[in-house]
Amino acid sequence: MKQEKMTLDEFRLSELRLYPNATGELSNLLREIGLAAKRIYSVISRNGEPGISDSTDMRNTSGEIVKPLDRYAHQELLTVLKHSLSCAGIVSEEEENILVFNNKGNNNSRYVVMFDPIDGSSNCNNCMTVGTIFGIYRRCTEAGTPCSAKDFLQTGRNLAAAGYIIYGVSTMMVYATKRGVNGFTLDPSIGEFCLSHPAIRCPEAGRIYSVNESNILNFGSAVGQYIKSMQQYNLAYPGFFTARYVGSMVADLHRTLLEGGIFLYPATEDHQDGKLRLMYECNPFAFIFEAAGGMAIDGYREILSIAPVNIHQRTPLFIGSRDMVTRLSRFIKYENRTGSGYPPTCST
Ligand code: P6P
Repeated sequence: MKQEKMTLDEFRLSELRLYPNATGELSNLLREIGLAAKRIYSVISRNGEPGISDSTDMRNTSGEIVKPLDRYAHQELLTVLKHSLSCAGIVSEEEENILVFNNKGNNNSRYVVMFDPIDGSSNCNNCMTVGTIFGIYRRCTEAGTPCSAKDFLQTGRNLAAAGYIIYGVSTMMVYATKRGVNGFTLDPSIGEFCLSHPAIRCPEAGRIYSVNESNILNFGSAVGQYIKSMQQYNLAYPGFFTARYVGSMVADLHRTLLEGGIFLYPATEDHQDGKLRLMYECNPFAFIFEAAGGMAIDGYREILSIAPVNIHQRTPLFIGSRDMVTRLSRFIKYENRTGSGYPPTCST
């Protein structure tokens, strides 16, 4: 009889057996996030229905126009996490402030969750891939009391788990714990996420760079020189490097995680601190990539070491194959030392 693929729940149970003292709260949270993702998937997959992606007159903390889909996804995640009794509170891109689930059951929870309910929702209108991004922290305040900002303003290195759901040609949930990164593809015929990508590793070297090149004159010389060095290498070795940019972070980073490469979102004139959010976009992906052997920096520091001061703060992001990110950081260090951005012996 064909071995059925392991479902997310079965996988979590197999992991739980390795930790006899585990309470199962983290597994519960992942199951609930998976449930919300299935409901979000069912709406997105009917995206052609009138009204789902129309813009509202509201704007979120990123100043982006809020779509009903953003609010729907936010509400779905909020509801399942509150009812899970394994989450003391949340931070969402769609809410200015922390949402504390201040009741006896949730106050006894050991975790808090941060998420971007739908990243890149503007792409929905063109049937492009979008995603949900989440990070799960253990509380650092005492269980039994309401959670507070202190529970959320932790460095990414403290994450207990982080992941994303990609709504694309297929819908996948990828999450990481310190034990590694695993991917689960939704099988709509049984309504379950099934293990399809066990023990994901990010290729150490890559040949794809992913950046919005319209801003390249804005990036500062080190990043510009780094990109130019790959274009020059292509003159000698045509097609060695290539560029791919979807404009949807989850799509670009999912490809980078599986195929290797580097994704760059530097600071620009109109986003002097970078555009992407540290707490619920960059930290979760940095956690995932490091768990898969990749690397993530803001140009000077590891993303996971940044001490956050604001739940919605932004950061520049350079993330992907360890070799490519390391090479970029050599360009940046050289520029800082010499004022120009092209290190002498910088073989690709
Ligand atoms: P730009 C989508 O709006 C998003 O937040 C990310 O998903 C994506 O990587 C980035 O912005 C794209 O930004 O400036 O290139 O359009």
